Amino acid sequence: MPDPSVPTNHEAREHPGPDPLRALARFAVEGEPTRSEPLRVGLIHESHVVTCRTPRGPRRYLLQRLNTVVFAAPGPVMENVLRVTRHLQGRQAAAGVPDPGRRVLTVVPSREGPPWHVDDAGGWWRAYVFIEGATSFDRPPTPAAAERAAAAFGRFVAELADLPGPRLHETLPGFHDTPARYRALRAAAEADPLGRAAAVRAELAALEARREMLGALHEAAARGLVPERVVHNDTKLNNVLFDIGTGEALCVVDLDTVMPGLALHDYGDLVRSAASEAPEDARDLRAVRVSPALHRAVTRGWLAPLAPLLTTAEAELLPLAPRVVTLELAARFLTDHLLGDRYFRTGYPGHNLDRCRAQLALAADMERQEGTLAASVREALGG
Ligand code: GN1
Ligand code: MG
Repeated sequence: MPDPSVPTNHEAREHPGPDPLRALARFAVEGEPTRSEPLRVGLIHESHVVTCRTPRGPRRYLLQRLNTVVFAAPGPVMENVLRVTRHLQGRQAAAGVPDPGRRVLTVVPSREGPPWHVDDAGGWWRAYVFIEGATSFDRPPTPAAAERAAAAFGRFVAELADLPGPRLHETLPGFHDTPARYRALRAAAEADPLGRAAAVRAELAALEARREMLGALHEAAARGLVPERVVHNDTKLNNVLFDIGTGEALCVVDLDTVMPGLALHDYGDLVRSAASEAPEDARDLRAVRVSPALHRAVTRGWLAPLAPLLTTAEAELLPLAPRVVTLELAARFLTDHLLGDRYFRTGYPGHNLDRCRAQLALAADMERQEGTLAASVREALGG
């Protein structure tokens, strides 16, 4: 049941929260925060780019107010982020790559020490050094760019394969438990607190008809057929920063869901987000198609650093993964629509339903192109 005292993500955006300049001043930044601009990225947190005046010139930071409806316990999230970024920084240093500070996020601790600050209203904030001269894309500008982003995500998993120490926290338990996501959708449709279920019968039926597909990866993991790895779990194309000058895929960002999981989910979400010809919330469903060229580029890019690590079972399930992840996200968008848009930030009423429909159309196109897409996976695997 939605709590009416909690604003929807749409309302939250209309009423901006506390002052970012004051919040950033609580972090161990250089100089004094003087200017702040909202950064409209991602569907979860509120982001700001804050400039500090220092004797050596301006310094910029990415400041985020965390969405605690989604991440109820930000402490373990930041513990994971610190362990992962330090490990990746160690890898960069060992490899002697140029410009290491732009290839991995740098967490800025608060003045009290922890990598977060809780304001008087109970809001959780964190800060990163802003990566200058970089940009991200919702749609890939070229297949070559899609391939570079995919390679960055593949490298990310390869470089975390030897992360030492205890298992990372599960920041969002059951994040890619697709059958549980589907059960949550059914529960939302049955409770139907806003009377929206009758209008989405077709979408519910489309997902019901694909129940077997929805369980494919989860069951393989439950039966021990595919290994648990440290993976990103949210490999949307716009979670990679590109160098504006060279076009190189510099840095993987949005590390909140880095935790134990399946490499197959990373691959699936990459294809979903980077190989589609239309935006995630496209309303013209005829335009929602997988581009075979982008799919080939993404698959080749992701596998380049990772293929040597993958097991035979993982390789065999690759062709299914994009469809499972796309249907899973369709179910999540529809659940949020039914429950009143509490989770994903929306731009207008009905936005989550449009997103659900676009994801269903994309999954249907993946079905239509099944043979072509499987062939390009086989080709990228070299056989
Ligand atoms: C969210 O944080 P962002 O916007 O990169 C969501 C993903 C969805 C994605 C759909 C923590 O990602 O799972 O695939 O929106 N992240 C979380 O755009 O739920
Ligand atoms: Mg993001």
